[in-house]
Amino acid sequence: MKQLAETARKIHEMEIRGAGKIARTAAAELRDYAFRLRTHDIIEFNEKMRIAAELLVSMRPTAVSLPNAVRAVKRYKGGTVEDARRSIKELADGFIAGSENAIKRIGDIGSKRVRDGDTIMTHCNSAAAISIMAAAYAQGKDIRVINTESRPRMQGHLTTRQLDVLGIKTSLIVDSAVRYFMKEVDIVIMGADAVTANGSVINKIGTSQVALSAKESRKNVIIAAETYKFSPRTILGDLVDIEERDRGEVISPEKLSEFSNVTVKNPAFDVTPREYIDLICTEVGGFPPEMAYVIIKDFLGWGIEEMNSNGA
Ligand code: RUB
Repeated sequence: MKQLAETARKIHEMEIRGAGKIARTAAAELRDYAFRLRTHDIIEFNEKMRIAAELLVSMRPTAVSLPNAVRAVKRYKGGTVEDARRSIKELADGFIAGSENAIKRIGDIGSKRVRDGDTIMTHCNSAAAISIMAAAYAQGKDIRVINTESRPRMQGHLTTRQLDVLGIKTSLIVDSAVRYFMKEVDIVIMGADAVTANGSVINKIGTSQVALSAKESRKNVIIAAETYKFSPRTILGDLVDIEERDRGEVISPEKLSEFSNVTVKNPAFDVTPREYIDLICTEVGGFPPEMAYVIIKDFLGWGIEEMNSNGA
């Protein structure tokens, strides 16, 4: 339980972050937890696995990859604890390998949309979006990236570092300079925490402003998203929760205490309507956002019954 709680804490406090990484970490933790459990009673084992799954899912409410990964592992079968463990390992390892492969495929597919000499704008820090940039650069395309800081947690600095290591020319800008620089941009590439059945994309706060600015300037917006970022539950009418994080990320408690009439809002994500998105690049191909429902039905393959029976 100690290690499970520690992994949950790391996800909650964003020591482990980014929708794909969170998903892979949760799958690995459930696998390892299954092997750490001491019981030989399958009923007790199943109950402990259920509680562990719920705990992990509750750590970040917006990244749909997290419940999708957990649900993939929870499909395990087995009449005995040993059989269940074997099944869990197979499912978790399969999910992790599939996820890593998906990011690579997205790079291969999405990089075809990047031309030699392009200036790309990105926001926050997305492994899937960076995979496209890295693949385009590896193909010998001379690209430059403009990337935002992504306040308040500054994930843009991670992007700057990763692009720098790859050798890609990068300009780091403050979030409010997006429109100022949009005229220099050829294409916008960002990631996703969730994609809804109607093709809206939920990603780091500020993503919708970048997309709006791109739309105004007639610049294409590509969203890099593995299929497990698509939210099956939105077919049932559920909305994706937007995580509201601690106000201390925006202003220190001491500073805030100087004011009498001030509240602080700190939503971590926002919703970009599909009208602002030209292409969602997944590991099974690039699709217009209008096709989100098809991806959920054909590639995630979860039946309505399973969605109803399983909140995780
Ligand atoms: C990260 C974020 C990323 C997506 C996609 O937010 O919004 O753009 O998660 O990332 P946070 P990836 O830092 O709050 O987790 O492509 O790596 O899954």
